[in-house]
Amino acid sequence: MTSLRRTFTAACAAAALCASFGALAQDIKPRLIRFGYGLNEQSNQGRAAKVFADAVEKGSGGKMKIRAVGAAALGSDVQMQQALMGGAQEMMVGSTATLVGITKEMALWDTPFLISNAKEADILLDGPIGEKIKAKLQEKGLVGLVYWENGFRNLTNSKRAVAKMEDLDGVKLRVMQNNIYLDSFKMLGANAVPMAFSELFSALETNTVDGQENPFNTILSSKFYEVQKYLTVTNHVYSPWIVMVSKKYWDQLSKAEQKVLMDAAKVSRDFERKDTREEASKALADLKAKGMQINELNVSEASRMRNKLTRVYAQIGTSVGMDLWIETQNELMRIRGQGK
Ligand code: TK8
Repeated sequence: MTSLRRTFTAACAAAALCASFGALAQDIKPRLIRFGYGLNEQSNQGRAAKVFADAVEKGSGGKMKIRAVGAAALGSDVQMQQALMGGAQEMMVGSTATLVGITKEMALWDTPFLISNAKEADILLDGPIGEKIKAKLQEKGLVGLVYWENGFRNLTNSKRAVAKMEDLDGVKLRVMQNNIYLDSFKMLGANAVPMAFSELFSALETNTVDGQENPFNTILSSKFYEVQKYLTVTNHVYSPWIVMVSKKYWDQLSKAEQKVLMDAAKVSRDFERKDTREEASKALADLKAKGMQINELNVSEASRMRNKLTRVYAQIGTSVGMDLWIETQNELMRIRGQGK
């Protein structure tokens, strides 16, 4: 072969390779999906976000890629919800409590003492009631995929051990941006202030607020024990997280792509609940070891608080509608009857 011919062949081969690589690169260009969440990477939320990302990558053969962004770097729950509705962000996981302004039926999950254990939570959330509420998001531009467990919420503060309702007097307490939480804690005597979770650590650190309420897992992963001395085991409400997709984005996906996201969301849900429950069962000992002073409410104080909080039930019934409220009570009776 002449040297000219050799060069020519090599150039052809390279060109062919480049051309086919170009086509290939276009084919496998992953759909990049931003998935925002509020807690740290080192949290139950962060761990499950990673499981979700891996499951999407695997399920799509690498064609869809999740960029999970924690610590509210894409915005607070409320800001992300707006971004999803507007189509500026693809996915998120966050509290259902901040969705109540958008879909009033979400208020069901704010009911104090509604759910008393993990089994009830899973059946209610994954069953027809949870599905019905989730479906309501669609008309607002959101697609709910699955519920994750945030968990049973407990009270912390830097002022004093809360052993009775009166101990909450004058305690400036951060609550989620949700009227039921706001009214509930006002009813209990606290000076409740709504605030985004993303601002909470520094608000506690600078004593802008004295206390907050969140599950043990979050108190641990967000290092609230560094700025909160007292923890009262109240378990006042079971709170879910919800994994959502922007409807604008969802509608651009093929059925197969939607299925990849849904299947991965279910994988992440099962992982997340197991992981959260394991962590929660050990977290109290961890928090004690970190120096928190922990107390449980005695039975009569717990029921005093409970009675006070049940007054918000009427407000919730109105918000979610009486049919759904009654359906929920019946479903809980059915689940509880099964256990006997
Ligand atoms: C994290 C929040 C958090 C929630 C809260 O973004 O705001 O207190 O419990 O988990 O969604």
